[in-house]
Amino acid sequence: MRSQATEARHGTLAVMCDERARILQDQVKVSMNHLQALAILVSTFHHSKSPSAIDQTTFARYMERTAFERPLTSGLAYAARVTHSERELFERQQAWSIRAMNFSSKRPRAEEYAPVIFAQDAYKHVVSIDMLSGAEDRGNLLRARESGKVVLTAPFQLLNKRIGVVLTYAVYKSELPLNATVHDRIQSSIGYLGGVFDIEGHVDKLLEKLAGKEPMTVNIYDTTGESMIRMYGSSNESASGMCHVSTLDFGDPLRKHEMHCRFTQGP
Ligand code: WA2
Repeated sequence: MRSQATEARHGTLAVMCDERARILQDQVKVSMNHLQALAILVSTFHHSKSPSAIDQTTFARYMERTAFERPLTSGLAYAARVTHSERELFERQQAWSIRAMNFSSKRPRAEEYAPVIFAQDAYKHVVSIDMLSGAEDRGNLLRARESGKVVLTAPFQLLNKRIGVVLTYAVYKSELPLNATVHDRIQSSIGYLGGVFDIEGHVDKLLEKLAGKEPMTVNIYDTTGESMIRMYGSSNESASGMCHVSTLDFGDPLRKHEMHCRFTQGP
């Protein structure tokens, strides 16, 4: 039987872990809400105006100035939906060719494309890259436009070599009815707004602010698949000793996440 002291210690750990999980979850939710509002901004000022009232410079400046609304994200990008029959005209208008994810190469013919047309400065290097040509981004785009809700990728290595999670909202033509079917949604989608969660970089700062009397180590995992994917924390989480697991809900029912907390010293 566990001693009363151990019981009390585990209680403390559980309260601290749940608090951190809740704060992290809230910050992700806040970012998502803001992203949803930005999807409407792009729809209103880019797609519903001719000529568009947004260009790369305007987009980058506005996103930079509102970055405080999206804690834990390190950047934002917008990809337009382009069908093959529209490709030639689109490329002429943009004055660049649609590129594949494996970089320098021109994107081979496909039925449709999702080239990034606007990006926050930190992600300028993804402009012109077709987001349907990368497995993780492609999965997100297709799921986002079918559901109309926020979707998340598993953690993966981004083009800048950092590990990140991309969250995506689809942008629709404004006439999409509220009770739209999946087919209607796919047909009416015109673009995809994506935010990059830089978990490594941002969670550190968040946890530092919450540091208590007793140091704690925190690991965050994507537990959707058979093997857990580490999103944050050291790679050798100790297997022994007291551990509390708090579940995280980031708003995408397909993805499961957990936070594992341990006191750094002691059992
Ligand atoms: N953004 C930045 N770097 C990346 C990346 C990405 N995707 N994929 C790989 N490296 C336009 O969800 C839509 C952003 C994709 C959005």
